[in-house]
Amino acid sequence: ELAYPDRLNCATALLDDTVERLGPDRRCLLTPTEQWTYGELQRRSGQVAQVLTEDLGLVPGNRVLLRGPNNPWLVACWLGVLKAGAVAVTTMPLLRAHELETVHEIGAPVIALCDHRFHDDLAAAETPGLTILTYGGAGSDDLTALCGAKTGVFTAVDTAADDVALIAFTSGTTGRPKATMHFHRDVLANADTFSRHILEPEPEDLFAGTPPLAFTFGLGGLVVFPLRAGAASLLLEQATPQQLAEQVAEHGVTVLFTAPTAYRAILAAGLADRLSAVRRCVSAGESLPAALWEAFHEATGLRLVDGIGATELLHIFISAADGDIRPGATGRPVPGYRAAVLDEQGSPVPDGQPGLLAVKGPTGCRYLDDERQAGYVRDGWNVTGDTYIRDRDGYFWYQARSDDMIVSSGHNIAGPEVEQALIGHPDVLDCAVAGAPDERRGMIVKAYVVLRDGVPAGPGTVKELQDFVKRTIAPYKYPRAVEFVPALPRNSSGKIHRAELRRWARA
Ligand code: 3SK
Repeated sequence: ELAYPDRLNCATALLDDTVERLGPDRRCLLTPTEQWTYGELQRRSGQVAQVLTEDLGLVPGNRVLLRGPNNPWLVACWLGVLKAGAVAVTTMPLLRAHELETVHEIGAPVIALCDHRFHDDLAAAETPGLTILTYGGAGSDDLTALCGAKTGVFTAVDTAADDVALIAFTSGTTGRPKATMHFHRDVLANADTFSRHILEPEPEDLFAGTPPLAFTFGLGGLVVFPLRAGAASLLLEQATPQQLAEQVAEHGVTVLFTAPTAYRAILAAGLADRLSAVRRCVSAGESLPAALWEAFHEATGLRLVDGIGATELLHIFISAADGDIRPGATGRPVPGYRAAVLDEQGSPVPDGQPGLLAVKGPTGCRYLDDERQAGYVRDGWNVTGDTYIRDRDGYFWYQARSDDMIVSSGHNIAGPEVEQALIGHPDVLDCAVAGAPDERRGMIVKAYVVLRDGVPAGPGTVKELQDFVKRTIAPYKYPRAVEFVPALPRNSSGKIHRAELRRWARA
């Protein structure tokens, strides 16, 4: 059971309490070129809170939009907003003006703190009533200069544990984006469940990874978990998997967060040896095929920690600690969470059969003013939209997003299973499948494949891949159509843009 006091500001718990415990001089945030100590982050975030409250009239409960790549100033702004008792609305740096307008409309921020290099799109958006302040620029009206005139000594607002701390947007691949609200206690709950039990972080750890801080996978893995442990985080504004591997080696990263595609690319580039200091590698955001787990283990000796999370639940709720990992399974409910596999009526399905994943725990879905809440939270369970099988040992095996099940001639085919089979072929660099309409079968499995350099994109390769899938999994699941593409559509969190893929398949 997690027990937090009724009055709780998670910025105090993450930062000020850590400074008190371990002192101000510990390294805290690193970039390829600079380093901030805990004391420096405390001072900077205090200055941000002072500018917000003293100069801009921010009051507790106001919302503040944050926009910028992963760097120490973004973290200082996030903590400053929370210290001021306000609500952080962190946005993906790649959002363009019209998407920012939607965020503004739904999230109703009164102030935006924006990296000066990302100002143009925000300035071009119609955001009535929004005060925009840039940071990291050279002007005297830039937040960085305004902070210079403040002491940074700021006592965090005495928020309630269940005051809203942050609003995170789901990436909105279908329909209008949804804004999920999370309390101050929720932020700590993820650190005290997944991170504490699965990662077991130590103050000497150095975390790093690629997810943006606007994706709660990144916020947890690169800010909340390291700070809760008194550890440090290496923040990279932009990194290809190859650059990530080089930075990991250069700085001696010990805990790594990224998606299966990046782990695969690191192996393909022959950079497994760059991970020699790493002791935990977290893979999430997409399903992790057993074949990739094995190949990664073989090349690095590391056991990838798979996990499933959701923006609605803030972070990972099913995973497995090092010694408990079963390659191909996501894991078991993280201590503090319960999970079940349900049918459409909400009754549990027997172990071994597919159904809807449902989760209960210290965090949960609270959409901001959105009628889709009733679809997500059913009878107290968070129904995530994923199809899973639970085995007799209580391990959860991912099948597909519930809307990625392809029904072909009466067979239920889980798209990711076909993808996992295809990716095992040495000619395939990346792939995804979707259901394409078909007169005879209702739907067929259509595969979109990125081939490795030099492999001919002809009928011979199509046949080779189809036969390979037939030999690897039940033959009726093979992709009856195969199209070669230069790249797959991905959204700003790096996940395959399934709605776009389905559009391709229907075209
Ligand atoms: O699995 C995910 O997509 C996810 C979403 C939010 C936070 C964490 C994770 C892993």
